[in-house]
Amino acid sequence: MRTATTQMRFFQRIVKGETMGLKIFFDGKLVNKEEAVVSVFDHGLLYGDGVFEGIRSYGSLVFKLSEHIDRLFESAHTLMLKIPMTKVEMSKAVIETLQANNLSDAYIRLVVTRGVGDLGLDPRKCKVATVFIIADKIALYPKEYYERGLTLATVPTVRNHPEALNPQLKTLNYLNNILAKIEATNAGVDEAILLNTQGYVTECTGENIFFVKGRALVTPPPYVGILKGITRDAVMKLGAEAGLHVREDVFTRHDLYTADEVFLTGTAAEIVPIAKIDNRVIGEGKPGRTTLRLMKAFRTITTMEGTRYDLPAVTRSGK
Ligand code: PXG
Repeated sequence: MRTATTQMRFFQRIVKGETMGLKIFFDGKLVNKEEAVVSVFDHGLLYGDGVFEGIRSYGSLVFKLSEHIDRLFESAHTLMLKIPMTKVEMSKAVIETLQANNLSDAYIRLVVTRGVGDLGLDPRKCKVATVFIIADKIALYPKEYYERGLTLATVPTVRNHPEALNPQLKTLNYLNNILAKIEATNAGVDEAILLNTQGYVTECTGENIFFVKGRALVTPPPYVGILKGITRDAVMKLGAEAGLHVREDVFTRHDLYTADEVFLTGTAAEIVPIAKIDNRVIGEGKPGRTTLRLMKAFRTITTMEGTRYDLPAVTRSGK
């Protein structure tokens, strides 16, 4: 009886992945997750001074790896944060982390902080940036989200003004987005829409937004204050290939309320349909034809495109 219970617990832990110690790439080498610890003097923690990326791999293919690495280095460049690795070394480190954890389908979090300094905010006191990469199993959004569509609400928190903290920089300072997420939760909806100071639609807390009206596929331009999403870019291309008139344009909540379809894009969420915004039903209140078509096309490119890597435990026949 006891043995059976112990065995069951053991299997439950295997299922949860707890028995396999996660390996983290931390300052140049792979270490056990218990050893991957950051100093309380790290300015990433004290000031949110750092940059990050969220990347995905599908069937041993890293999707848009060079685009993510380029965006990371661009964000760091504007912050005058020197990454102590080249882009090639960073890409290799991502692959090594996936291999060390034997992950074919993964979510990868790449973080570079300003590093250890003193208690003042002066970044010159931080001599070396801290770099770490976590590769873990992807926690997928519930299937119902994609079948019923999400509910959204516009929230009081305004998206960061580009001249204050440009949303094009993917920094560790996400409080603008976190406040918006709290407001969405308080309003009883799944996700927030942030407007800019002029009242134009920008994006959600971790996803870009699109609407479909007739044959037009519209998404806000970067200057309204958005992160230039890598999924956004891929979906704009897929839309054009599908014969849609794709354009970047400023628009208001009214344009969303009266759209045929609305969907969000992001690395984790991929393409997620929207059913309701501020209590207005969008289109038919369920995932629309164009959204479903783009979701299918997106799924296809994730299985075909990307940086391939081998896994130690997998047979090499697919090489
Ligand atoms: N806008 C913002 C503000 C983001 O943080 C996107 C758009 C989509 O970009 P990509 O390149 O992934 O298509 C992001 C994505 C999450 C989460 O939990 C998402 C992001 C960062 C942190 C968490 O969904 N970034």
